Amino acid sequence: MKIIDLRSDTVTLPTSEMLNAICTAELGDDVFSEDPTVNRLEGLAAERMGKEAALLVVSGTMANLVCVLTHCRRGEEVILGDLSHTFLYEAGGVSALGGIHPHTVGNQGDGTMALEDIEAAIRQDNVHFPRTRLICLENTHNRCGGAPLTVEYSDSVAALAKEHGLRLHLDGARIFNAAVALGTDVKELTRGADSVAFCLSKGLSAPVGSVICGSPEFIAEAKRTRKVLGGGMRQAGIIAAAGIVAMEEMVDRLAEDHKNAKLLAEGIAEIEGLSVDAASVQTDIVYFDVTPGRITADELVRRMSDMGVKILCLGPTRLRAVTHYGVTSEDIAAAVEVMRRAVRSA
Ligand code: TLP
Repeated sequence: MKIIDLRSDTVTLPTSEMLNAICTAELGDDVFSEDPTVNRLEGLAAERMGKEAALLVVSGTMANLVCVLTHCRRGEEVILGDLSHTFLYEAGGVSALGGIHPHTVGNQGDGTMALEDIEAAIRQDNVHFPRTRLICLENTHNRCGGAPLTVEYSDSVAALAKEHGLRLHLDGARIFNAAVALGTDVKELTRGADSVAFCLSKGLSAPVGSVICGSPEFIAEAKRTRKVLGGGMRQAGIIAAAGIVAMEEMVDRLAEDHKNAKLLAEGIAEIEGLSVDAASVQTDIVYFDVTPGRITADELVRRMSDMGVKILCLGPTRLRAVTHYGVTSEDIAAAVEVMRRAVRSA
């Protein structure tokens, strides 16, 4: 039975071009900055993000952690969305390891935080308060349906940060999805951020790795932070080689994932017992719900899995499916059919 795995775009396997690049990569010791393939990847990433320097790290979680720890000292505060990945899904790393105080602001349905809410969260200089140091944005916004944040919104948060002397970090785990969905150059989305983290290992299909981009001074400090966390790697060109292929060959095809996500949402909308806001799907992530009382979300996941289609359960009624490289429009049609059968048999 063919398995159609829609749990995440992180399940993508490396392409044959990536495997070839890994086998033939020129290697060196990256802690000495002597791995030519890592240096090439970092140069390419910095150029794509419109920044001067870059640093390869092992994961998106480490990328955000390194950035927040580099921007803030103990006791300082970071403003971030209450549905942001860093707040919800990174094991509280910024406070556990950095003593940094997260100050959450409500995320709106489109992944933004209202500018007035961000401004209201910025602390006055008062001995009672932690010092606000950093604002974090997430683009695309995972928990807000993979919504891409626009250039205009990103610029307005950057202007607000500047006005208050704060830094801006962008969790751009899926920033290329945002750029493709908005039909804009990724640099437009990153230009106001002091640091950007993006993943090679999600829709771009590389097996491992995320990249941090910023000024040379920031990246030099981030390199120390990465070392503290035990993230200094040696012949990391093995990872970077696949990452270069990811950036050079896998970006434009993300449009196909977005088309398939839309197809999937439209298919789900036709199934009695499920509800989805198909019109809001703009990238590769589809959230949907089961009608309460009919079947629970985890029961639906189990039945679908028995029929070869994997999705994620996120609550009693809430589910998530993500399209990616290796999933075709035929697979989407098959997945919708499996879903229909699973709900009907309830
Ligand atoms: N997200 C994963 C899970 O952790 C939920 C997924 O399947 O979507 N930022 C954002 C916006 C992310 O979605 C993720 C991963 C990360 C950071 C962390 O990346 P990794 O998994 O490489 O540590």
